[in-house]
Amino acid sequence: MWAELLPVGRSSASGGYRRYAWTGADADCRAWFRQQAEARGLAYEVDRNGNQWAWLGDPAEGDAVVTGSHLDSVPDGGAFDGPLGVVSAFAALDELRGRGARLTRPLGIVNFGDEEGARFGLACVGSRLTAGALTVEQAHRLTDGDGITLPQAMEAAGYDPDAIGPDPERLGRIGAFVELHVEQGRALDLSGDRIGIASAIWPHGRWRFDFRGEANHAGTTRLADRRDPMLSYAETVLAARREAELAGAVATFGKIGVEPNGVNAIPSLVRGWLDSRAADQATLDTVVTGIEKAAREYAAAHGVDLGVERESFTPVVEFDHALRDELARILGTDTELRVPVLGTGAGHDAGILSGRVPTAMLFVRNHTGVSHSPAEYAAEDDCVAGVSALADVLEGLACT
Ligand code: HGY
Ligand code: MN
Ligand code: MN
Repeated sequence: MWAELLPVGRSSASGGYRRYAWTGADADCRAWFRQQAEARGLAYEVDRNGNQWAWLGDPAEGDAVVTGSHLDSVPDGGAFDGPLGVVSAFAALDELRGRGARLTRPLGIVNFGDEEGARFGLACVGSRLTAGALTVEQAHRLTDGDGITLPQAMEAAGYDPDAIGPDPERLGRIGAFVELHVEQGRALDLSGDRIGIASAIWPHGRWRFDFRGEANHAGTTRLADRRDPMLSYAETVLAARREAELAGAVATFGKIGVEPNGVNAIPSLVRGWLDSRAADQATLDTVVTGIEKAAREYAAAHGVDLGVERESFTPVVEFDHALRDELARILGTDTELRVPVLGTGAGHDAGILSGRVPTAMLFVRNHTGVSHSPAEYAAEDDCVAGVSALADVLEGLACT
């Protein structure tokens, strides 16, 4: 499976993946998923929000066990964030069949669309729509960097944007969702374990800061006469670092747009996107409020106007305790495996679904912890341990 998937959407310049929602690379990933489903004789379907599903057994019976993840990527992402969960899902199903396990519940594999939000700026669009955590009106207003709206992009990819919306009936058929994911930190490397179980996802969000000043000539405008938004933006980046350090949180300006974006012009607009996350809501509020306050002071000092807009927010997610304990019990019977329970600062579709569906996550060790980068890596024997842990979990939950 990896051999087929690895070239899809890979940039030869960076070695990273550029699999953005509703692009050609995304279509190739989706074709791969469909082919994997059909090659295994699974019933294949695409839901109203463009998420792909493959079924063994009839989901209409209800109380289904579902596993899977996403295939899209951040700009120049790694090979594992997302695809490891989908590849492992198909591999675990193969293993279950090899074991001769007999299903007592329908078993589904899912590929959620647009998890990373790389193109339209909002993460987990497929699962948010399905869970009703994003309205159709909000989704229809999403626009990419080239001014193409989500409906236009969906239509160009052959999907019906007017069909999107909440899917409570589909979610109501799911009794448990288990997402396997490469770890995006070093907790397992440090503890010396191959596999972990998720406890919680930190609350996190994205904020857009628009610093508006005045375009002018870089050579002839006296420093004292400038209204340069780049200065207040730069100071705000430093403030974000400071606030995050003080609070034990994280804050990142990882994306920026500059207008007119000329070497010899003072910018008229600097637009920076803040991603911030913390272990609890109060801490996150303190950090973001502190950054915004600093930004307003810097903007005022430079005669710059500031607009701040929260583009997305995901509250803290505590994964279902009963399901988490059940996973620990199933995996705990393997005396070779110690399975620590860990929290994460990374967002996932599993986090969006939790609250509506009992949800759990398995993490696979990533020795360097690097993610959202071409250097992201998980060793083959750890990935194999992940498949076998997932197969054990699916067998424990859905088989006799
Ligand atoms: O950004 C995130 O946390 C995730 O990988 N979508
Ligand atoms: Mn990611
Ligand atoms: Mn992911």
